[in-house]
Order: sequence, then structure tokens, then C-alpha cells
Amino acid sequence: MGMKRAERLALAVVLAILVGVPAAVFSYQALRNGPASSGEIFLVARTVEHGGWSPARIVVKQGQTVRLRILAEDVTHGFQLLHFGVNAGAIKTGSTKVVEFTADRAGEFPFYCSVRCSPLHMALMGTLVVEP
Ligand SMILES: [Cu+2]
Repeated sequence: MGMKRAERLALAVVLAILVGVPAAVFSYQALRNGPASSGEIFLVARTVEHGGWSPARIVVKQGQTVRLRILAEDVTHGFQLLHFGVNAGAIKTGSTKVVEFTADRAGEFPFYCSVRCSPLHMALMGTLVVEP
């Protein structure tokens, strides 16, 4: 014997509340906290000719575990943050790589593209700002 129509409807309503309310609360918190606290920062690499790093300046707090999801948008790029021993290697066109490190020192640190991506490759630089 299957459930009656009313019972199925009641079950659907209960499920919607059980799943929907936590999802709504979670997305609200994610919006309010922003990308820095939720732990992942989305970073887009483009050739300098097409805008360079976006954002070109990343601000985090000292002690924070920083997770960068890097998209190589137009051609193959790399990502290098030498002061924290981070080297993502080649990131193929249209793909992403995730790197993670702990920002254990305060200061301003340059990050670079590590793959010869274009004539202005050497100018593809950004800055990581670690606030004390
Ligand atoms: Cu490059």
C-alpha cells in the first residue's frame, strides 16, 4: 500500500523544512562572513593584456588558513607565492587548482605567475597582504 496523497504532501513539506532551513541559514552565514572567513578565495589569472590577477590584492589575517581556488581563464598560467612555499605548477586553460597555506607572517608578499603565459608574463604579479 502506498501513501495517501495528503501523507505524501506532508512528508514533502517536512523534508523541505528539514533541508531548506539549514541550507538557507548556511548560505546566509556564508554571505555575511564573506570569502575570507569561509576559507576559500577565488582568484582568476588572466594575461596582463587581459587584466592580470583578479583580485590583484588579497587581504587575510595573520594565522588564517588561506585556501585559494585559482582559475586560469585565458591561457595556461601558474601560481607562485614563494614566501609561503606555494607553487601550484601549471594550471591549464579553463581549469582550476586549489592551494592552501597558513598565513603565519604579517606583511606584504608578491605572488606571480610561474608559467610563461604571454609577452607580459613577468608583469603578472599580485600582492598578498597579511594583517597582524
Ligand atoms: Cu605567466
